[in-house]
Amino acid sequence: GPTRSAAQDADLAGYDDEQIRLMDEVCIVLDDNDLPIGSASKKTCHLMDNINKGLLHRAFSVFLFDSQNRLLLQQRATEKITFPDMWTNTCCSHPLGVPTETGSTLEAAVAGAKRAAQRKLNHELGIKAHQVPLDKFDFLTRIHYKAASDGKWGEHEIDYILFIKADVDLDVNPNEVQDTIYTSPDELKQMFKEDKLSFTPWFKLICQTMLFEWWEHLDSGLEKYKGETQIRRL
Ligand code: DMA
Ligand code: MN
Repeated sequence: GPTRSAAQDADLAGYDDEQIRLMDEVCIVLDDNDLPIGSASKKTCHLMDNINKGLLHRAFSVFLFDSQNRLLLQQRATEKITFPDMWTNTCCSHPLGVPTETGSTLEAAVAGAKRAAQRKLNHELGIKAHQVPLDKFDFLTRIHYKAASDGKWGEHEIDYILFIKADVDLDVNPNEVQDTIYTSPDELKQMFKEDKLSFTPWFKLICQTMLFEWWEHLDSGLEKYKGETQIRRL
C-alpha cells in the first residue's frame, strides 16, 4: 500500500506533534534471544495489537548517579504517548536501526546501546556528551518484559541496563520531561509509598528485583554484576 508517515496516521490523532514525529524512528526488532531480525517503526513496535502477536524490540534504561550516589529520576512529560506523567529512571529509549546503534554480538549491541544512551541523555535532559563519555557507562544486564500503557499502546522489550556515575548539568527538554529529582535509596522507597505518584512498569520491576542491591555496590563490588550474559525474563 501507499507509504503513510506517522503524522497522517489515525492511531496518532490528537497526540503532540513532536511525539508523533518521533513515532517514525526505526527500532530494532528482535527474536527472544536478542538477535536482530529486522526493523520497524517506533509506532509499530508500541501498538499492543502487534505486541500481542509477539513483536519485540531493543531498548535501554540509564541509571545515572551523582557523586553522592543519588539516582537521578525523571517524570515523563504529559506529551509522551506511552506512560505519560509517570516517574521513572534517568532516561530510557531505543537504539535505532542504524549501523552505529545496532549489533548482533552482545559486545556490539552494548556499544550501540551506550551510543543511544548518550544521544538520548542529551535529547531528553540536555546533558552534554562530554559529561557522559561512552567509556563511563557500565552495562549490567538485559531484562525482557512486557507492559501495557493503555488499551492501545505498550512495551515489549529487551532492555539494556546501563549505569553511569557522573555529575552533570541539566537543560531539560519539556516535551520529554516535566520534572527531575535526585534520590537516595531511602527517599526512593519513600516515594513508592506516596499514593499520588505513579511509576513506569519497567522501573517498578527493576526496583523490585535488582536495583537496590546494585545501588549498594556502586562503589565496591559492582564488578560481579556487570556484563551478565543471561537475559533476565521479568
Ligand atoms: C522506551 O522509553 C524504553 C524503555 C526501556 C521503556 P521511552 O518511552 O522513554 O522512549 P522514548 O524516549 O524514545 O520515547
Ligand atoms: Mn519501547
